[in-house]
Amino acid sequence: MYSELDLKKPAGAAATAEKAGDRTPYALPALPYSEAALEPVISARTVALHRGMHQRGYLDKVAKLVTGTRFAGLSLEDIVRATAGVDAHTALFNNAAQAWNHAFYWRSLTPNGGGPLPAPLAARVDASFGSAEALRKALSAAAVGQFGSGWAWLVQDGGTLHVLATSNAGTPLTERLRPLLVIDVWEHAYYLDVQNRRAAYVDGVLDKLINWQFAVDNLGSQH
Ligand code: MN3
Repeated sequence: MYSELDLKKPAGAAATAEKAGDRTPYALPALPYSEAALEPVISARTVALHRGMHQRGYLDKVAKLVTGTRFAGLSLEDIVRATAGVDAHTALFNNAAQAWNHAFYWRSLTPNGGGPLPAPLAARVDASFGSAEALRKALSAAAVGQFGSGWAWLVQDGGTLHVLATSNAGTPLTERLRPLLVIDVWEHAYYLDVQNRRAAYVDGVLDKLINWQFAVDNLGSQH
């Protein structure tokens, strides 16, 4: 296993860029809260390992894979869209999509999250799901029911909201859907804290951490 000490060492291009203040598209994004801010649902240790090893690992691989190619310097989102479904670029797609999904995940969480839906979101949720409780059940079912590694999303498709799950590095960016928020259900997101009890992690996220305001901020026009 990795020690706490390992996490403090700059690891590869992304860390170096972050340290130098030179923000490339492949630098690890700052966390919008402290590593311990999501406790007790998600421990500081899980956050540190998840960002320092997994997310940073994907970013470093993207930086390496784009070097000297036509993708160099492109945003993660542009790389994801340009490489989706292209056999020759599977590794770049997987790493770029995972890097993008993780940045979106941390912003989908917030200390003191959960609670009632903000009004702009509540109206859309009522129209699409019937009630906030129905949305919660749909998100929980998608997150808990995803077989193996993946993600549970709330997305917007024009005037309608949907819940869907993606496997591995799958992302709604490739489906012309607008992501509103996401829950990471890869085991590394929760295994240190609750072992195989994914439902306990998902309940904790939905009750205490989910950032409904982030979903509001991501809402687009209906057209
Ligand atoms: Mn993850």
